[in-house]
Amino acid sequence: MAQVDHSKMANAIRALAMDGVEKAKSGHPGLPMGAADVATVLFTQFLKFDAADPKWPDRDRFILSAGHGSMLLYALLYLTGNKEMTLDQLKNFRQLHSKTPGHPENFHTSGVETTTGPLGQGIATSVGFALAERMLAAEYGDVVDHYTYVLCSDGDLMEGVSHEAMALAGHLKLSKLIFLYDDNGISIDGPLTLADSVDQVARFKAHGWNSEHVDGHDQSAIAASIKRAQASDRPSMIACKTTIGFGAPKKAGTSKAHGEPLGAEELAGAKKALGWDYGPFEVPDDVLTAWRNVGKQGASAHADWTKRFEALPDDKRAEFTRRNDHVRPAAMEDAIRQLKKKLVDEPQTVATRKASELALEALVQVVPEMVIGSADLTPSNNTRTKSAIEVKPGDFKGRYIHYGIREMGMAAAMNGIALHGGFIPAGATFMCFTDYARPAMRISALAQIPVIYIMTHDSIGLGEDGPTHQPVEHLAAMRAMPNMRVFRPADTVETAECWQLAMEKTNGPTMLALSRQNLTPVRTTHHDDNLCAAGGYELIAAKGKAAVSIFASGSEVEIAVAAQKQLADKGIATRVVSVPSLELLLEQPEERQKAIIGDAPIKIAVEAAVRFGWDAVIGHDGTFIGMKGFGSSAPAKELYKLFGITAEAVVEAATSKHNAA
Ligand SMILES: Cc1ncc(C[n+]2csc(CCOP(=O)(O)OP(=O)(O)O)c2C)c(N)n1
Ligand SMILES: [Mg+2]
Repeated sequence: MAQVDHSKMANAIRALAMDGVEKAKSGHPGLPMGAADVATVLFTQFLKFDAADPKWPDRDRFILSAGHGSMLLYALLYLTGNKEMTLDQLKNFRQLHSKTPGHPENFHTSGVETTTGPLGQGIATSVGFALAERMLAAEYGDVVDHYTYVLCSDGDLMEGVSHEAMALAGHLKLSKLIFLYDDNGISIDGPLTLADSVDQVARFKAHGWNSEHVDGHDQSAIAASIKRAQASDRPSMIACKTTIGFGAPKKAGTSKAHGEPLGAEELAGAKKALGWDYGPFEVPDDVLTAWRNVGKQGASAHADWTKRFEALPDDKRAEFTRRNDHVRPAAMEDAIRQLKKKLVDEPQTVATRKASELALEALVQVVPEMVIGSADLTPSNNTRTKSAIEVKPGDFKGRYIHYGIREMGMAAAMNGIALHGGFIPAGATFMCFTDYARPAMRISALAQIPVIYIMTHDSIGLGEDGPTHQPVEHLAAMRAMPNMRVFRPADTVETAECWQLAMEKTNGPTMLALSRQNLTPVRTTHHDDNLCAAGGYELIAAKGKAAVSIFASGSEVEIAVAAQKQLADKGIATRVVSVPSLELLLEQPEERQKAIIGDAPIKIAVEAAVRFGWDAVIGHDGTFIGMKGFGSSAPAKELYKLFGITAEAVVEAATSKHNAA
């Protein structure tokens, strides 16, 4: 068969994007039309993939960071023959139950590597993909050897997180990371000159990247540029000068092409200008066949890879598959159980950040795929284990990452590391700075990515650093995020249990809220079972029928325990429920929840944070002892007194309610 002209192949992407957006009556035709040539070069000449197996572990990753251009990705998946991406899916773009949502969702659509849409997230996530590739290659040799390609837009590069991502990738010399920047000079409000005058090529160079300009509609020039990028010892950015809405007679090159259907007349004009003489969603046989052949091109590379993979020793192969499938090692549970026994036998009054370090020391012995790091707070977060080796520029044997002071960059990179497969990323900062990481944490939760957030300094208990560093609303905010599991353990044993639960949650992220200050052990007898697994459990039973239930999490559990003793001495039957995870408790089946919460007439919750969320346990008429506003700068003990978060306050509240009853 005669070779199909590659500009015609690019036009197939343009036409499908125009038709998809037109039929949906919403969407973004401009990017797919502008970037079609770039994508065609990448997919036909460079991208290593096998459409028959979108999960092939050694495929090149293609990340559409500018997620609004989703029709570009969906068109490519259809054209190259992804089984799930049928023509009907393109016709159902943005409709309920389709595989073609407004922005790409990895957990929903086969062939989509990560969830994008919030500008900047895709590029920052790609750094994790590229890093995971190198780290895995350091362990498994030539069965891991692929590129990470990213198509990004002006918006991606204007977002602040781009700085964090570029700086980290440039520093680490992630030479197999290649950005194709859709340099169209247009965003929603109009020409970029309205708000931006950055020299992006110079900016990338300053971050240690290889970067250059290219005509984004000159396919051979683009190919030459990608070849140079592949040969570089640094990550590469290619600024591809394109025309947004390429082909549209009136709207091309303007913001009118960005985010709305072209309209019948403009669409017809565009097809005419492109020489595309076909009806809606129609791709002529020769063009479709050419694209389908592209989807099969990688089959031989895939077969070669399978041979290399099968040549690995049995145990190594099994471990690769286990790690890739996010199956946790069998030895993990026992390691935690042993640790718990030891911690009960030899109780330690330490901060839960220190308890977390103890858990990590146990875990890294049995879970080789852990990749731990911190956003420049290693000594405060207690994340570095004794055996830790650092990841260094161009040297990826290590498993400890200094992410730098880049909270969102760290969180997004961890998303990429987990999505790539082969690793469990855990990263740390002060809990107050979840605000800086939050957009990426939300992607972890939405996109069901198993990332572990180690958030220390979890309350006014951090003391002297003051209210800028003292979280008060962050627990509630994180608990409100769907599929974000939040644990706030009370002592060393609970911390070990919460770590186990974090490791076992493979369909989403976990945040561990850990104290800076030392905490008295509250778990004094050993249980083989993980008591934290239901989110809450009765730590101390009442003598007789309980008049008072005190609920508390983390550092306030010891306050609840002290209050319980004082109340019991006064003859007021009181129980204590430890609540390491409020939202997990509220997810329990009703009967179980009722049994844990109990029916004591007086319910009191103690937590050094705002009340928001606790009413579900204590009711509107329950007593909440915690924070009503921001904290203050002083030693922790004084702050607890100042804000009235004390055993005496609990006793006082319980007694007055008891007497009034
Ligand atoms: C974090 C974030 N802020 C705002 C938006 C809304 N938004 C979508 S696309 C876009 C900018 C469009 O410009 P560009 O990225 O250059 O894309 P192009 O118009 O060239 O396709 C904006 C502001 C978003 N998706 N994410
Ligand atoms: Mg643009």
